[in-house]
Amino acid sequence: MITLLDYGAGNVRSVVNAIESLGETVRPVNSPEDILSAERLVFPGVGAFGSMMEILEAREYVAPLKAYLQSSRPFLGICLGMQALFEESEEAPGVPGLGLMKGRVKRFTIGEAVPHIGWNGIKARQPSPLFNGLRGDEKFYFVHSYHLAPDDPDVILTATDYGYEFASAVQQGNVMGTQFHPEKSGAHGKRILANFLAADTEAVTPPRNPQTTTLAKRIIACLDVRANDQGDLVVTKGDQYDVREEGQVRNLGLPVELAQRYYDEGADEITFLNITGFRDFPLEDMPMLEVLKQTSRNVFVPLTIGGGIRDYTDKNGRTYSALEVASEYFRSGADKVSIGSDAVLIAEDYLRTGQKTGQSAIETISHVYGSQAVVISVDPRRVYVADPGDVPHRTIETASPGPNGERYCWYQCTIKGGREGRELDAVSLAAACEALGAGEILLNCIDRDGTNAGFDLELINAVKAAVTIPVIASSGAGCEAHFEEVFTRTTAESALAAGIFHRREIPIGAVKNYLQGRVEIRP
Ligand code: 1PR
Repeated sequence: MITLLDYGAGNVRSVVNAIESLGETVRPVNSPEDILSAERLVFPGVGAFGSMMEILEAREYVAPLKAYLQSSRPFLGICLGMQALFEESEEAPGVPGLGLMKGRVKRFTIGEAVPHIGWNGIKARQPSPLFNGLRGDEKFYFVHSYHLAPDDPDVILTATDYGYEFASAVQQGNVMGTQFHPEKSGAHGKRILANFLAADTEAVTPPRNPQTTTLAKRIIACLDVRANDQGDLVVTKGDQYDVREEGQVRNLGLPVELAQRYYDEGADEITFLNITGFRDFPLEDMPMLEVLKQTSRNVFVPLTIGGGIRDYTDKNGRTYSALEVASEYFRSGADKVSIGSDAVLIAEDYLRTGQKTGQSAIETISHVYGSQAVVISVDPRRVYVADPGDVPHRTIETASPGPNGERYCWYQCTIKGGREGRELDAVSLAAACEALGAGEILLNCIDRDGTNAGFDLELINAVKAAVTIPVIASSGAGCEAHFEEVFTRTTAESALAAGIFHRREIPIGAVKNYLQGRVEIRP
């Protein structure tokens, strides 16, 4: 029996699912006594250090946790659950951690994008039961802006490089913690969990130990989901956002089945976009929540969900906040939420007033769940101009001139799935959303969507130059070489595709085989 400490701030469902898939039963902590009586405790943490410690204090969990940690019974902290073992964090100055290990948690100070999101390697620093069955050169899924700086090097279990070397796992007796998410790291992550669950596993040193580790470029499969005219939830795919063919919504398969296929084929992440979320309210759209619940039972890579994340008042006058909508998605198995239309309206307000209200969907969700959980999905369309002075927007000089030979263009933000253009450019939107607390940009491009003509490199470079958070390049992938192109001619951290995967034109494995040796990937 595994006891799981859930303080309600994120996706513990995936940890439960991963443990249950290994044949174990999970008992959630409901009272301080449950911690004291645990035989094996798993503490997955997501969100922010300050709010985590506040909740642990309010529930009177801090003293029993400290007692448990002193008892030499097995403990596995994941991400923030590991950071909690230390004395304090720069994320919440003055808020004490559990203090079992000396040292603090620091924000990354590097030239690379922060958060550190994606699959990176580990360098073993001591033998551990967690390493049984691993070669040592596997990659695991990280998502964090803060990292450990332990005073005592002897507690470091693994180190990882991102800008510089940081401690990515710790071990002191039976107390272990990983910065990466084993529950989101596919088969190798499940192996680590299985090793923790098994009693009396021998401590081993993995046979391989990389000198350096490198963050992989991620390949993301995207499933645009909506109800078809018969009312069934299907994966669809548009050409420049038009998903109808001969009047019917294109049906490319069932969401749960396709997600499973992409996981099996090696997708590094899966994104679901509820493309009619701008008009349907997701909390009334239970099938979408069900899709997440079912998918997260068997798919152990990160899941992002977008569509309809905004404040909403239903026909009975009940108001739901965007935070409540997002929370429901997280409880159903999502790791990140993606905000589309509402992000444009939020950014417009922010740019007009210069004020952060603290009330927007971006701010409220990132405050509770951390910025890494908030993706902004951008749906821009090219608008050509003869002279940059003609418009008050950020323009670029383009190598593909417009229909009248225009040498400049700007990328107009749209809302409601491309139906309404706004007086805001995608570069300004991305920068504003980063300032408000977003952790990643999903950069679509209506002109390229479904065309197989390759990613819009000019758009990606323009947005990358304006933000420090990771960017997912999206729209237009038509062959393996397009992925190499986007990773070598831009600094995008990941690339997303839909049509070529759905139509089985190019499987994810073929993309990865092609990239092997050319671009760092997770094999
Ligand atoms: O505005 O917060 O409710 O979110 C709605 C979400 O649904 C947004 O993220 C928006 O991008 C998405 N969306 C709305 N309408 C459509 C549509 O296609 N009619 N799909 C749509 C967006 C674009 C990509 C696509 C890539 C790759 N889909 O995600 O998967 O372009 O395609 P490709 O590889 O086939 O070229 P809100």
